[in-house]
Amino acid sequence: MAAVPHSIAESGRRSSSSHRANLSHGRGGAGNIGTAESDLDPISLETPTIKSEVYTTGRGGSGNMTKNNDPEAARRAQDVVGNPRRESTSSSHVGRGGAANVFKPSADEIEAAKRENAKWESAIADEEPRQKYMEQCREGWERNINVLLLLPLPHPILPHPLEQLSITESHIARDVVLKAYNKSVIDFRTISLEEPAKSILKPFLDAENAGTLRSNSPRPPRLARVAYDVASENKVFQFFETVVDVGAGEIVSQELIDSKHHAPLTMAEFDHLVKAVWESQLFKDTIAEFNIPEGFEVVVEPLFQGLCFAQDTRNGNPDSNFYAYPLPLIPIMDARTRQLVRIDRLATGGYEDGLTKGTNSKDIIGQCKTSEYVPELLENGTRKDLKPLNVVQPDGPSFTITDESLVEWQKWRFRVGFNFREGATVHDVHYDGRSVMYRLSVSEMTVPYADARDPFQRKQAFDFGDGGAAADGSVTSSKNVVCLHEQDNGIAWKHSNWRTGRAVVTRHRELVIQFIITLANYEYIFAYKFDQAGGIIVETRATGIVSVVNIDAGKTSPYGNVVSPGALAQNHQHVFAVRVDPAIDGSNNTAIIEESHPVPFSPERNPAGNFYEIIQTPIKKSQGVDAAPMNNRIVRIVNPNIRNPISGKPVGYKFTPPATQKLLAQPGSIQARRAQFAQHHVWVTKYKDREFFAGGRYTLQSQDEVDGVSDAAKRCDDVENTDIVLWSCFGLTHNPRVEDWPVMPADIFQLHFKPADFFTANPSIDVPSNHNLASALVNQNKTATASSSCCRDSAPKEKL
Ligand SMILES: [Cu+2]
Repeated sequence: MAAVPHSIAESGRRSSSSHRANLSHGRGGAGNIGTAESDLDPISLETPTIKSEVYTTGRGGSGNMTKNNDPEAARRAQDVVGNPRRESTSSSHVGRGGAANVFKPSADEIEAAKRENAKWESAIADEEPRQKYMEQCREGWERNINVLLLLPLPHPILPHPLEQLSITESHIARDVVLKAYNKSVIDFRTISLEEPAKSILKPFLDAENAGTLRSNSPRPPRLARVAYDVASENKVFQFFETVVDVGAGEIVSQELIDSKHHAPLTMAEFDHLVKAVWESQLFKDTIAEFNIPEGFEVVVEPLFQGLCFAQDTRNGNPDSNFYAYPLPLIPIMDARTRQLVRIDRLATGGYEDGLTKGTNSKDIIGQCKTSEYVPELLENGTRKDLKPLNVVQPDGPSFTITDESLVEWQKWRFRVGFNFREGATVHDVHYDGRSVMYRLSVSEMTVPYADARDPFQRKQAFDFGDGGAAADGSVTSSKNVVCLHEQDNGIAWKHSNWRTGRAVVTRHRELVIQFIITLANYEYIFAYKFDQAGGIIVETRATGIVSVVNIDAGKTSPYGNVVSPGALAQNHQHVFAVRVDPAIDGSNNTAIIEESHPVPFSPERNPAGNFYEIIQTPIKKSQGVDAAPMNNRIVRIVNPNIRNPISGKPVGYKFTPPATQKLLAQPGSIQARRAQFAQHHVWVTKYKDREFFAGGRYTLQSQDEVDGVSDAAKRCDDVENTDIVLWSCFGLTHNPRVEDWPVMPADIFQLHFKPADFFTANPSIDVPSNHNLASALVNQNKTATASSSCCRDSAPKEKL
């Protein structure tokens, strides 16, 4: 990470009792607040030369260290003044958008970038760590339970190809890249597991599932995708992605990313804006225009737009909700120089003001009101009438985890992966030994805002592509990023025999794989839920704090709803894209659109008028399709080569495309161009390696969706009885309610995949209907309310 001027580094944890408006730096919050006066000292802004023998070239971690042979060069490498962006012959965008963030590289810079690119050649890194790693793999064969051993020669058994990269493997990948660049300065962004090509991985998984793996079976290579920036001596800055074979210690592919794309943000880049704001006289002068009351401090929140707020520090609680006091400012930073270039002013008017700006009073937060959510700051405290509700599993959970990735639960068996872009992913899903899906993931989500006033046309997050599950460039181990648990979801199935009175009933138990993404004000909770009847649910929950902007006292707006005095929550949409790579009893599948239609009266077909017909239309070419609830449109994913012995129809799974509103932004608008995936509810494409991202690989400050699902569909591939991918796009048009404030109750959405003629009967018919001995009727031993219990005496013989 670039060096931080000493004075700022020292003030990093300073809190202030100053009567003036203060500024936030670091990641925001009261702990990062301080006065700014000392930071303008020219000496403190000069980066000192590095005195140590080694220095870091990346974002920390011992692996990013290089020898300090030339302190001046080291300082240049570390300097906060950024590097020109990558090779480009046209204008390039840097920073967080806006005309001020466009620059055109010189001819020299372009030539230098090309030379730098040509310099790359495959390299073998230092052998010692890799040899040690391979030795560990050799030892690993003894405890690898998925392999039938053939003695006497156990050769190195690499970790399972879907198991997360270990820190050792990440370091090997990093070293290979460092070695390839010799003396260049490299800023690592991410190192993540590269899933092997399907043509390699699938035969391995098939053998694993068939129990035919041997110790000498070929194992797919362990691959790491390394994303990094290279700053060459003349400060041309290039963004690369390289795939490294960790076991071989070799680079297997190398890609210079086109300069029109931007890498996802890292946490360090968030800090650049906050620091630039902190150092800016322009920002101080602008803030000084407002009468910010004593005890309030300014917070800058860097995301896709750098929003500013004021925090009431008088209660001394760092979790006091600063979103209640929005300021009408968005600072714009040049990402190359990391300096503020301007501050956009935001309109604060209502219906009567149209697009006009500048209607606000100097007392900018006078009309706002404290809105706390942390329990200790609630005016009336928390409610007192809740009694404990304990969920216990005295014998432990019913699932097992092997290799840190293989999950087995009931008749389900699958792998769980995790990457910085998509969060948790699910692979190689089998039920009772039968293949259901090859891969399931949450691919993208966009959140466009509908405020017509400049610059909100650019307020549009891509919550996976822009930042995803948080990358910060250093290699660390994060615990508990995916949560697995079983939960009870009421009754699964039940029947009472009216003649005998006997009821047979089973509980609906689900296995939940959950992960959470927090993006500044918002949080998203995602879950894959597996049930005992062969069903899979992908669930999204939107919660957190709605994005608000300042609104003048007493006004209302067409662009949102006033959720707290002075705080306008802008209307917006959340459009999710779930990627489904099905494998219904094998890879060759077909998507069929099935609708139920009324049939006109006719003596031959519908004499009494009660008949309706099912119309099935197989999708033959890759394309986008929409939901049609009036026709009960569903999508069947079938294997046309295998028939269900009962129905005689192809085995399959089905889902109903949720009939949610598609993107509302005008076709041709920047929001619509960037999110082509949101133009249809369902896309069917032909499988292609690495085609994971509905909104394209690079969404940050994109102008168009590039290589997303829309482009994939345009290939017009044959998609019948072949390896296909389905993309389900759905979401919510979120016109905020007052009840969404200060933290919105989770808005829950579920996408259901159900077996449809896949099994020969209800697969959960064998779930036991045991009486839970730990359950007790309310007040069972008391007379007061027991008599009024709905369960009293009327409980079925086989109780829940
Ligand atoms: Cu929302």
